[in-house]
Amino acid sequence: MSLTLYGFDGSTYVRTVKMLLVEKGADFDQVQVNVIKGEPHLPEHLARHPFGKVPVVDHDGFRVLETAAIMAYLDEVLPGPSLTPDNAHDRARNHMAMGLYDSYGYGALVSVFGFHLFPDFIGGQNEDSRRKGIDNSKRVIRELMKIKGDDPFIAGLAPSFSDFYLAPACAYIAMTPDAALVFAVDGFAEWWKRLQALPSFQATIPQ
Ligand SMILES: N[C@@H](CCC(=O)N[C@@H](CS)C(=O)NCC(=O)O)C(=O)O
Repeated sequence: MSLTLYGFDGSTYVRTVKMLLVEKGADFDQVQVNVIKGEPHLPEHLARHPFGKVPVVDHDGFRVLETAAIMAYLDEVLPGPSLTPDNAHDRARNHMAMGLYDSYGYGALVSVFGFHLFPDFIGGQNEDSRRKGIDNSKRVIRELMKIKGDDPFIAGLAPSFSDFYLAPACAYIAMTPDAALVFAVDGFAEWWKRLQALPSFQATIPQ
């Protein structure tokens, strides 16, 4: 079996996939396609992902693009514990949270942590976009915490894809002076503490 992950450790979506791979105990190779250096837009990566994004996974010659598809595929084909909730209700919560993160969360969170940590990557520091980003990040985190409710994880009693979506971006927000503002959401602190304690979170901290 050969499994290759394309994408560098600094990418939040790559870390999402790596957390799943660690939870699965999978052996894999990684090609560090560096987003900050613009490497996803080089011809060799555009041949893998026509829109110049990471992650991309190659499994025995079968190529999978887009994080949601990669997560579902790897969870199904790799041995190890399932990260897919075992009932329709929790699977819907997982998908809702992933959809909200993809559509409204990632861009907002990047505009906040990018402002402080990777200004060139987001086209320079724009105060207005940072302020909107704080509000929108909070709104999305609030919705995800509502989906979580009183459960320990976003889609129930065990970690699932949606937890691995949100945590890597939160790790970057935590390094910024805006963390207290973005994280001021009911239920977030307990979830964040729980996520940071996961071995898969610890094992995937970018160096
Ligand atoms: N829809 C994609 C989004 C992936 C994505 O946005 N990846 C970022 C890194 S976290 C990226 O490749 N950015 C490169 C660029 O936009 O130049 C997915 O679900 O995998």
